[in-house]
Amino acid sequence: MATKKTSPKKNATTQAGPVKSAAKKQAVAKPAAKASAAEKILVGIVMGSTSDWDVMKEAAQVCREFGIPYEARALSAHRSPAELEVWISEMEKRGCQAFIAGAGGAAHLAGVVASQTIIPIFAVPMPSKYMKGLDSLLATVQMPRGIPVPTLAIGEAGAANAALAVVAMLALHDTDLRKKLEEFRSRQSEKVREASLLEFA
Ligand code: AIR
Repeated sequence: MATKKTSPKKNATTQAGPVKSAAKKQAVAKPAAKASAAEKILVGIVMGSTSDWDVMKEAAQVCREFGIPYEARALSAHRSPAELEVWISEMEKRGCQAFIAGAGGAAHLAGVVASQTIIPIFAVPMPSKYMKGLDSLLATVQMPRGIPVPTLAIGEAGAANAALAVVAMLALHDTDLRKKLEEFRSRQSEKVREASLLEFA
């Protein structure tokens, strides 16, 4: 974990390796850190606004659970396109293997990231105030042929599943990760087997 309070990037949070729980809490509660350029980051999580973090932190949580180094940033395809472009190329240099992008409304972020890199990207449509995320979903998923943006469900489940899809992809070439993912699935099945329906009067 590399948290530098002096970092000028106020909306970045990074987990570059196993961290102690107090430091973990700080990374989420006070997202103000960026790993040094030397640190390898496997997953880039990006969202159109800090207001998306509550949903997108579900993706970061999964990465943390599986011990996958990630960096999360709030960067908008519309409001800060130049910074977004710079960040994508920084992430490429740091060994990023997958991006996860979430945006709401006229949600072009994932498509714009996909247009600038051949690293796989998974998209998460954000719930929105007036259209409940249907606008975000359609803006994200209806990509032109040639620039694919695999799109997950709207909201928290989509964010967690985007990270799980990345885990599955990385696990193809990482036996430890594959074992962790299989264990995760077994625990999940066990919970369903153990669950019972409540009695009714
Ligand atoms: N957004 C930001 N730039 C482009 C888009 N589409 C999205 C954000 C967020 C929504 O606009 O991803 O879901 C509202 O952002 P804010 O900052 O007004 O809360």
